[in-house]
Amino acid sequence: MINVAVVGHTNTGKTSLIRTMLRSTEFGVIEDAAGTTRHVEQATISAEGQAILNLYDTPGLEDSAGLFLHIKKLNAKSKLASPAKVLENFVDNISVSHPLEQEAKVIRQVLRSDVLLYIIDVREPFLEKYRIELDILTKSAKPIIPIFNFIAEHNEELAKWREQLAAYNIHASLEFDTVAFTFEAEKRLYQKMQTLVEVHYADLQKLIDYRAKIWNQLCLSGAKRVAELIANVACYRESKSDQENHVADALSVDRLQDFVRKAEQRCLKDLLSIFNFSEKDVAIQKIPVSDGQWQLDIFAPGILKAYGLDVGSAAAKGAAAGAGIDLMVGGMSLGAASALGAIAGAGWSTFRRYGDEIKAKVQGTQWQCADENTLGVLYLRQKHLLGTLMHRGHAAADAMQVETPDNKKLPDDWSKLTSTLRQNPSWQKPSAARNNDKNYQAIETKLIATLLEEK
Ligand SMILES: Nc1nc2c(ncn2[C@@H]2O[C@H](COP(=O)(O)OP(=O)(O)OP(=O)(O)O)[C@@H](O)[C@H]2O)c(=O)[nH]1
Ligand SMILES: [Mg+2]
Repeated sequence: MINVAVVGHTNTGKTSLIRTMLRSTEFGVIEDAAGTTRHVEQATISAEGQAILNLYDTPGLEDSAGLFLHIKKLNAKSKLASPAKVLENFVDNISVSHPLEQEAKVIRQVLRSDVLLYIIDVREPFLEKYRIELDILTKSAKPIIPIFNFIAEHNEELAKWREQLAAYNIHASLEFDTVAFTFEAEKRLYQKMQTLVEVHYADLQKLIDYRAKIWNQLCLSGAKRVAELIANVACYRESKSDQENHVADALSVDRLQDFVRKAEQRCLKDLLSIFNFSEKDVAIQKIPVSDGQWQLDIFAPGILKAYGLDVGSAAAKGAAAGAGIDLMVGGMSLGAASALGAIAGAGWSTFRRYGDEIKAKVQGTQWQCADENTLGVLYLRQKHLLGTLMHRGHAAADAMQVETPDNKKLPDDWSKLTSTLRQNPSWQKPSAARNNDKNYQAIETKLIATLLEEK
């Protein structure tokens, strides 16, 4: 296995980096204070069940000047030993109560590792203490990958750091913001390790491929979950009373709004768990739901089909057709039972005979459903949330806000898409029939593609 020590000055984000790499907010303790991590802590990263890499979190280096002097003295005593031997001598002979005991823990782990990740807070200038730290770490003769943290909006500082490290002959640095995560940065980190520790090249490649596969699956599951939410809400309807009944209508509006909000909450919960975040990580604003009143039009595309009344196939599907019509014309004065019986037996031609009467009734049927605007807001919020989760490091401390983003770009054909969904209430929940339906598949594919499309 490859042993990787994460080292650096105190409070630069070492523990943060490991959390982000592990996609877990559970590892270690993160605080905006020096000396948060007190002991070396290990975490393992695996691919396909095979443990590949050990990450070691270490306490921050605090007294680099003291450490440097101490090592210099040891060096003077043992003139002929290699620099690494001097470091070994240092860690072997330090007492538990020695003021440099913390530093010794770090150096001990450095000597046991194959690669060092040296975490840098780029907001800080390249001070003497960092120069000394690098001096000491290079004595271990281990490959070092400097990692620039806190890079968001600090381009100038970043450029300076690069320049200064180059003077130290360290070129293989990497930008990896532990809070503003990108999978590409993580991949590059493993690739850097590959070039520096070539004996582990194949294992690291396995890890890179595996992590990429998992990452794509995560994003796809997230987008699928959102598409499911859109279908779930767009296909939902509350019937509206025939007569004017304000109380009943108000209640059905309440039910509708409640339904939409709960559906969004469930989706949020699932998305958080897909990306391994907790409910503490978000603050969600109530979604503004407006109720659309939608008149059922029997000749709207897809309606007949949705009710099993495809021309030619209605007779075969007698029973299903009956159920569909019953649902559509609920309460109509057709002499329902006999009429439905007739339709079930005789199929489409019989239906057509009664067609005008059915049409008259059905066209007046109103439904309460989430209107296009609400569905648009719902879509935009989830797209924004998904994008945020895909770029949120597990070191992030602030809660993300789920509100309606400024970007109002809906998929092309949004109206057509939502109207098709609305006309197919049976698509509200997953089923084999729905999932095999070509029209449904096209909508789902379209939604997933637009959700994962980057700005
Ligand atoms: N904005 C921002 N904050 C970060 C980033 N990385 C770490 N932090 C914050 O920096 C502080 C220190 O992070 P830690 O991960 O505890 O640092 P550490 O190097 O492990 O610290 P010690 O264990 O004390 O040596 C925390 O408040 C983090 O939330 C980053 O990339 N961006
Ligand atoms: Mg720490």
